[in-house]
Amino acid sequence: MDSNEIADRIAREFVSEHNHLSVEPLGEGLINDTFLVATAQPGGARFVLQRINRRVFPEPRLIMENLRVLLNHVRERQAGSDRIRDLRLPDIRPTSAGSGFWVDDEGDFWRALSFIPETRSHSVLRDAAQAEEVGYALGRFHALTSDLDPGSLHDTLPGFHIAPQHLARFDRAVADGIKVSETAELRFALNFVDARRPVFAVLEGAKLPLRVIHGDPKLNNVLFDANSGRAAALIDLDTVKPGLVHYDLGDCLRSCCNRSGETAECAANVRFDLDICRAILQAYFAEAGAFLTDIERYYLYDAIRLLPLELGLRFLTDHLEGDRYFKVEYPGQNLQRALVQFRLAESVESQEKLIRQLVYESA
Ligand code: GN1
Ligand code: MG
Repeated sequence: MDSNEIADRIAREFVSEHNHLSVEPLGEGLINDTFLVATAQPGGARFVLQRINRRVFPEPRLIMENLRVLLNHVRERQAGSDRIRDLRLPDIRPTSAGSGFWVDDEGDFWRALSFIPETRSHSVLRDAAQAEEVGYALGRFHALTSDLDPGSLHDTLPGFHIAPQHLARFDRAVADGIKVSETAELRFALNFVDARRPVFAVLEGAKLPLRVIHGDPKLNNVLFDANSGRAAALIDLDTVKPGLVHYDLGDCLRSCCNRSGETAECAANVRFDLDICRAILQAYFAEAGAFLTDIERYYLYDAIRLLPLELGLRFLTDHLEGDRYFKVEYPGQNLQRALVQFRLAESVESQEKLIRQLVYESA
């Protein structure tokens, strides 16, 4: 049975009437398998069905517990707010038996979330107005969770964004002997990491406060209202856990300020766009500026430099390990993805002075 057929069967656990369902793959996620399910009758329910990747998330139940804690907190905060428009997060859709998830015969973990209609996602940012919407979405998310105790959330993915641990794993992969072809691109990538070893420890070496983070606030996890173009929702909440706001800001900027996209075919053209960066930071600080401390602001440049480097290192390591973590469409894709992120990091480095100044003016 292929994934679509399995999804079709599992989807029935989340509906009470066993009518005809349409099940289609959804989105561009690199880890979980995601489907959009629609019931046949007009105006019938639509929802998002996901199989959680167990190799990445060893304890999917913890993800659902975190999601419940997060949603309860945010709903309570929003109930007390007088905003007409506010950031939306997807709801959990229980199975018809009332459970929050379904475990299939293979032991795979499935869960369903509400589908947020009339919205669009983008994998490349169009303009500064869209960038402001992204900044608003991340800032509002941090503001809404700023009074949620990070200790009330599980660490669903230990080591995620702990860059020195990614470096150690990379070193182990290299020490095991390089089993992929040693092209000029691979040599370049290995040297690129080697030349930047001290950078990987900068955030972990600083004394920065743990807060609630999204963990994966890349551009296509922001949903834009299809009519107004305003940011409507933030999705993909599996990596919500305790962490540094730096991981989120760095990741959001590496995703949005690279206007060639993560899948750029020619890494040489990749640039870090300062106008987009400015628009995101200004809108972010308008929402979330109040609670960030001076030391957190000080380390923002380091985060903007580190996050593309870290993701590049993760892609490169996966290439060396045989593409076991990120889904690939062709052999060598993880190396190409790494080169794009490294070029982006290089572009950040070459604009360090301007970026520091921009952070200082916006924060
Ligand atoms: C993965 O599955 P997806 O696309 O939401 C990854 C992120 C990366 C991203 C790069 C749990 O997210 O860390 O930034 O790919 N998620 C995990 O596109 O590793
Ligand atoms: Mg994700």
